[in-house]
Amino acid sequence: LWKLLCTYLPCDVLSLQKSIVQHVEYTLARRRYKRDKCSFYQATAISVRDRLIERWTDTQQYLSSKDSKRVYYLSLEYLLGRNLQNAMSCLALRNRYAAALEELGYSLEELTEEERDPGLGSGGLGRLASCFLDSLATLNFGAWGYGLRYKFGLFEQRLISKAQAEFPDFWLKEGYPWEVERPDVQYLVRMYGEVEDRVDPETGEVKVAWKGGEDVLAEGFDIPVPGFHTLNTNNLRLWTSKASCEFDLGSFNDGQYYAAIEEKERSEPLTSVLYPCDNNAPGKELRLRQQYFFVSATLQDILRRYKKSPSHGLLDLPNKVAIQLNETHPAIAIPELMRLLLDDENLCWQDAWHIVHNTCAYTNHTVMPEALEIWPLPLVEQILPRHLRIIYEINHQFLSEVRRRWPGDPQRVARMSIIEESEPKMVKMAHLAIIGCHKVNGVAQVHTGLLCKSLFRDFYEMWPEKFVNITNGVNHRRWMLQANPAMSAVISKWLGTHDWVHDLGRLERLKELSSNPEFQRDWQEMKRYNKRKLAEFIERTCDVDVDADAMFDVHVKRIHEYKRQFMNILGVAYRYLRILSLLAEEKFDELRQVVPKVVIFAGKAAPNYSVAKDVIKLIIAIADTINSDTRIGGLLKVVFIPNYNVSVAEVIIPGSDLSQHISTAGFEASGTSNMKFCMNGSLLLGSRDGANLEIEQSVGRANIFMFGANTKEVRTLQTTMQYRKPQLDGRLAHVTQEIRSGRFGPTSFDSLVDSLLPENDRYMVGHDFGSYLEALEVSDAAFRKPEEWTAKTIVSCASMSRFSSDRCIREYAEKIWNVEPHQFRPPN
Ligand code: 26V
Repeated sequence: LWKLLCTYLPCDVLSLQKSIVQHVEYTLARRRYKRDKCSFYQATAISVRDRLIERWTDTQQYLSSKDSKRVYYLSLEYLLGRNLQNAMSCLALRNRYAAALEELGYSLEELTEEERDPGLGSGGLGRLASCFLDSLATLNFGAWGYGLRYKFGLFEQRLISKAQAEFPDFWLKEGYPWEVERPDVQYLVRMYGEVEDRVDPETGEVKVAWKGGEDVLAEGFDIPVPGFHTLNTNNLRLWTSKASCEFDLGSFNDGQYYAAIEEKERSEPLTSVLYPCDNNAPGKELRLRQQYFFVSATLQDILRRYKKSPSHGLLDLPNKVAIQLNETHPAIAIPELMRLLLDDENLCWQDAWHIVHNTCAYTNHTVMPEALEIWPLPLVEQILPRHLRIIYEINHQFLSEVRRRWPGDPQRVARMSIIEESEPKMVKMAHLAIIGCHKVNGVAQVHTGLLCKSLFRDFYEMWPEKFVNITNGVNHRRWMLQANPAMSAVISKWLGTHDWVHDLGRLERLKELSSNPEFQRDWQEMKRYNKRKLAEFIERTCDVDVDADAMFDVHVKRIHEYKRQFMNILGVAYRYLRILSLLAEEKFDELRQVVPKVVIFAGKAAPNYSVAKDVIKLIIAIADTINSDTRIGGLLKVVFIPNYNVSVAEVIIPGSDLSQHISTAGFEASGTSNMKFCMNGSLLLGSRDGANLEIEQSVGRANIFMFGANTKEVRTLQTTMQYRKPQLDGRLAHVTQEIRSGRFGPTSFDSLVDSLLPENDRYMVGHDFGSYLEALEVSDAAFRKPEEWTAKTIVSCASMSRFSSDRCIREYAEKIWNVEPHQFRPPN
């Protein structure tokens, strides 16, 4: 009987149909005859989830029995995207579910659209974390993600009165069928209170006690993370804050019943909202409390699981557990793990430090000064008095070592200290993370180089072996197989196999075919099909009619000055004015040479970032002028697609011809959408920054359009700029003059335009504008030769194996975590 009960759920079409209909009736308690997409989506999701759960519990059981080392990825952000199709393909049940649904009167595609994106992240960092979870599961690592279950995800962006407006994203409105609540997984997290030194009467040792304060309850919600065509199924555990229900009996008896409840309910808002700034640290008390709440619940959970195994002594922790800190957002884990080991487990400092240092590692994702987290010391003291004491001790021991190595160098000591001696004093989280971790990694070669040469130079000099580069990667199964089924079919047809889905290196073989006319025809048809779909999407969301034969030139990412959407729209305005002057001068031969283009923007601006919001306004103003100018015919259209998120990206990326990644060199740590675009047969127009440089090496110089100053030039220019006032490029001067004069609507965008003055131009728009326009011209010329263009897109796509998150995860496993994949097989 036991064996019978242990078999996996049946997966033939009829069984899938039964399970869906049963979930409509018994889980959702809706009439199975009443047809509505939402219920059928949810029931299908739960039916898939059932099949994940059995693999999930088996995996966890197996890992415990083998006592394998586990990886924990700590991230305050995830951008999971939709789950339904991903989970079905992982289980190899996509076709069967599609058939099952077809007979029930639904298409898988329409049900897919019912799923809402959980927007639990703000940009590349959160999406990277999600790609990593997928690759970890697929490559058979026992790895859990930990995060926060924000009640409101990243705001919904709508365009109202030609500007961004923010609306709350209550993604849980219809419930989230992929999660499982764990009321049995709860921890208390304390904040505030005071510390007291106590002398142990027996040993005479001084112990620090943390007393008083407020407790908040953390409860876990689990989301299964399936691997592709493997049984290995990992977990993403997200914490929600709850009122701790242990009532203060005193107030209860005083007749303060309601006051007591109210007091307890105050803890709810802790996980209410995700901070929407990207590359800009908010410095808010609530944010620090979120970070600590997250870290404390996570570490308590990890230690509890670890201690369940009777053979485990705490000193062995680094051999059984690897903790990866995604940015400094969870860096308070360093003193928190120390606290748990010192105060709760009674270890001595040396042992505790050995464990923390060898277990934790830190990934840096930005060098932008405003994104580096520093907390006012009085705030840390107020919320986490015990942690501040530990930080002092870490700093004290560390600085003694610095003084030993560099005697008579007090400046170095001051530079490296965790505490900045400002008014008020500040705690530098990056320093804490570097000191507390055994490895620190950057996310692209040029970025890691900058960490070692400038931002963390002192630390690199002290511990060169601590610093490693691991260039980012993306999950090609989501970004090719799932987002672009048409391209996947062409690739598999011409390779005669699907093996590239497991090993992206297999795409290399496409290079030989890049000029084959029949292959090219399939490839072009595929691109046109994706462009038509994108055109329909644009029609629906922007009410603009675009021609799928035009070049689709795409710039999608968070709106930020350093990402230079401003430079792009200035280039668009220049193109428009040029077309008009060719018309006026009746230069018809030259007009025929103009490549018809649709310029596509999308991305969110942080709600309090007014420059970024002005850039959106300018894009919309210029778009309106151009789109309504009938003189230019179909030669140029501009759209701003609202509410960019993972599922919108899945439509835009496959439909693009050219994509722009034009950050000022030295500012974009890596970029990851650049990789996704290349994988989807779109050519890059890029600055010499982040992963663009490595992509250039892989695809070859002829297949990418690079321009602008490199990091070194930017640095020199920025230091000399104050003395030299270069002339604005004539074309740029013309465009800005037109903007100021009201050519693009009544607003003159003075402050934006003033930011181009050499003394204000921190992001070198003025400097790079000329070479940017030239790169655009080169890309136009290439687009005019369809066969050559197609060959370039095929070669770039075929060159992307380095940029799969599979490669990236293998590097983390080897260089940082020291873990190996496991060999879990199904129970017989
Ligand atoms: C993000 C946030 C988000 C919420 C509130 C506070 C705060 C403070 C700082 C940051 C910066 C995070 C850095 C970041 O997002 N870096 C991006 O990471 C990507 C993945 O490695 C990389 O591709 C991008 O180039 C980099 O900008």
